[in-house]
Amino acid sequence: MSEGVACMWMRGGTSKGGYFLADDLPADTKARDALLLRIMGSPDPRQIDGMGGADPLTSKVAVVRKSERDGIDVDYLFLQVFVDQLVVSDSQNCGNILAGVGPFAIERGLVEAEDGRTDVTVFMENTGQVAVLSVETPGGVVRYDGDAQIDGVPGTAAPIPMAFRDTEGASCGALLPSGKACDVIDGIEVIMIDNGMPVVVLAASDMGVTGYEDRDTLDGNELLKAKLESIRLQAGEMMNLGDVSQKSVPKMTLVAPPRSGGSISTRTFIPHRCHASIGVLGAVSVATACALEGSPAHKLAQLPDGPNKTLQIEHPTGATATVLEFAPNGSVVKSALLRTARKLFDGRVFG
Ligand code: NQM
Repeated sequence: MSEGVACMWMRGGTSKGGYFLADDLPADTKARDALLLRIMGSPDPRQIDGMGGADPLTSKVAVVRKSERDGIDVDYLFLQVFVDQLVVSDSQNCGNILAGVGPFAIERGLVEAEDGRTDVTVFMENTGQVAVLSVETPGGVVRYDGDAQIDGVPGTAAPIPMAFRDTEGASCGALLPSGKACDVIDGIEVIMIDNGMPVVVLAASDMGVTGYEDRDTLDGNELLKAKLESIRLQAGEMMNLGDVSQKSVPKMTLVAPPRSGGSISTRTFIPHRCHASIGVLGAVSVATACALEGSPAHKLAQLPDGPNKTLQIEHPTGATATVLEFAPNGSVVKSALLRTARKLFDGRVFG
């Protein structure tokens, strides 16, 4: 594609990537993925020949189209472009990149902006879930600057509240695909859970670490990573995800008692590198695991009182506040989080 492809580069939450209109990309999946690998500069640990930032969190793509579904504004497909493998995966969703989908859809004219705030209802194609984003649009124009701060991003920006519903079992078919809040794999107690993101949650202390180490220390711990991968490959089968050796799910979250007044401390592998913070739907799944009696997360969590709970999920760069709304039977019916986004570049990118 020597003439390039129309693209907007955005920070969405604590991630960054390219946002494309579906019609601007090749319809053929193989051709599309080959183009995206070229654009990102993959496979290469430094992604020196492309736009990717040599980190899974900055090697992401949103493909957006106007929706034909009732009550939905846009359809969003998330693609993870692997940094050092020839892989483009649609096996997971991304709630951080989702934050930029609202502003992008308005900027590209897929959604008509109102004066003040514009709600954008998004169908997330990867998992078939719906999210509602509220974007500030004074005078019908997207506003990016503002006072909202999210941990993991310096400075402040306009708030983008995001609400999710019916996220249980989106990828695995059930909130607890094994039917239990606690299973044992390789002698370690785990909870395998999917409340929007398939995650295996386990106590850091059971894996020989504190769970308070920084990202680089954990990334350098080859023994820990080998033990996590052994558990992950077995959990993938048990979570109805099949052979996950080439997939970016399930994520692996090590938990420890909270240290900064939050509900739980986390270190998440996504799945082979430690996350700088925690994913959005990842945080929803971990928060839900904390609320489930008998799970390894519940044993370590400090839960707030009250029927609907705001859990502060501590991570390496702060905490992510996750609001869970429960039905009378104890299941989570709705979750919400605050994100921000920033438009960085709008133009043509070359593959
Ligand atoms: O869990 C990274 C991120 C994510 C995913 C990852 C995410 C989510 O922080 O919804 O946002 O887990 O690969 O961007």
